[in-house]
Amino acid sequence: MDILDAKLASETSRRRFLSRAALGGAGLLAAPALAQQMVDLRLPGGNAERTLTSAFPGKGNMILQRVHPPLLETPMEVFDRSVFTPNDQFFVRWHWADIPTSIDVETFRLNVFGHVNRRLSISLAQLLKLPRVEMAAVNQCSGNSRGLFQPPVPGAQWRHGAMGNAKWLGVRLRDVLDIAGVKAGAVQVRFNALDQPVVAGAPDFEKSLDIDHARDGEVMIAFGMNGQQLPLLNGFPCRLIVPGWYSTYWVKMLNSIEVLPAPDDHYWMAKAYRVPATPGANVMPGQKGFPTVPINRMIPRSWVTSLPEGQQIAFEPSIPVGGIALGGDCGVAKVDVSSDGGRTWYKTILGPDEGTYGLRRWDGRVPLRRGANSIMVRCWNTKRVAQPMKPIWNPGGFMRGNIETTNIIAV
Ligand SMILES: Nc1nc2c(c(=O)[nH]1)N[C@H]1C(S)=C(S)[C@@H](COP(=O)(O)O)O[C@H]1N2
Ligand SMILES: [Mo]
Repeated sequence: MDILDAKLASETSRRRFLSRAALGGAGLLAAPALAQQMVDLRLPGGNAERTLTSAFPGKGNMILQRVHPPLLETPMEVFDRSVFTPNDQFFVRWHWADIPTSIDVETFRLNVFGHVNRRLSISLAQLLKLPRVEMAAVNQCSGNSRGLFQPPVPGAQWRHGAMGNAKWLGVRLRDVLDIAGVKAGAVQVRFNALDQPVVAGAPDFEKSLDIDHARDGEVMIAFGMNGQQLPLLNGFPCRLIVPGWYSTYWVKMLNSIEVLPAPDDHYWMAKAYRVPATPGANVMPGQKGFPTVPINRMIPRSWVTSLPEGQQIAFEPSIPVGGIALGGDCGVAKVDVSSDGGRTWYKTILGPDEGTYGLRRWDGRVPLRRGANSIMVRCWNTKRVAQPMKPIWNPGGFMRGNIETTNIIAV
């Protein structure tokens, strides 16, 4: 039953494995030894050829966006196999390259301090003893699909694979905060981790949530992912899960929880990961001087996964088509699909509901024409928000959510 307790006992071997990977140079610090294959990422603006690599510790085949610090994208076909993204193909994103390559599970402590009655220094053994919760939730980078922004914007040129869905096992952040005893007048909670900037004076990666959000009973400290411990690159030994919110808040290798009596004015809240305070975070390309807010709740999205972009298929009067959908900050209500560029829409059947914040499978059938067919898919969430036709633009390349098109050719 308690896989994680058992796993913890065998941590010594894990530690050795990780340090060997680091020493061997095949992992975090050196260029991946083998570029097995190239993959065409089909981004506008060209230069979309990427290396597929499996040279990172705990990771299978991934699209290599950057080595140092690692940025690894999940190949789209992974999402066609299951709504749960396997740990070894779950995307990876870090801001700074000074990432511990091993964690001592005996001495690791999660510190809770600041505007609390009691400072805590929680060991992993203690954390594992708190009441547990498990929840499916999509971890999606704020800049997922940024590579499709037109005109292009700087930043990691992700296609759609800077996201993943897992069953997260852990404890409620609220329970931990209650043990510390939050003092009256608390405003936000700031989360910091074991990774460090490599450049002196650069801002350490840390993020904050409003106190009521932190205490909503849904935000979790997770140590389990799809029934296993977290891969090191996804935040071993524990990370924050903020269901329905973009993953910039999902702090990995979490070791510091600070309750603040005033809003966090540090770099990563005050300056970075901010979006225009406009409907849909949309501004005119090149527009400047607009008010911004910290990026927050996700919006509905959906993708075709049964057919890759550009696929040639044998003509048939109609074909099955399927994929995945995400409600955003609530569940998926319905998904429609079109094969004529959005003029005619067909209903799809939704797969099992694995949890409000998780991915949902959809399957349908569309007519085909000979030649080019634009397959489009549109999700409505349970708050009745539907994906818009028109892409948004903002300088950060954040919050893409428009209806996506998969072009196929029937011959
Ligand atoms: N400690 C730490 N946590 C972090 C980050 C980071 O740089 N350091 N990046 C955040 C961002 S922007 C993303 S997209 C997610 C990526 O999570 P993953 O690597 O598990 O997919 O981690 C978040 N948590
Ligand atoms: Mo991100």
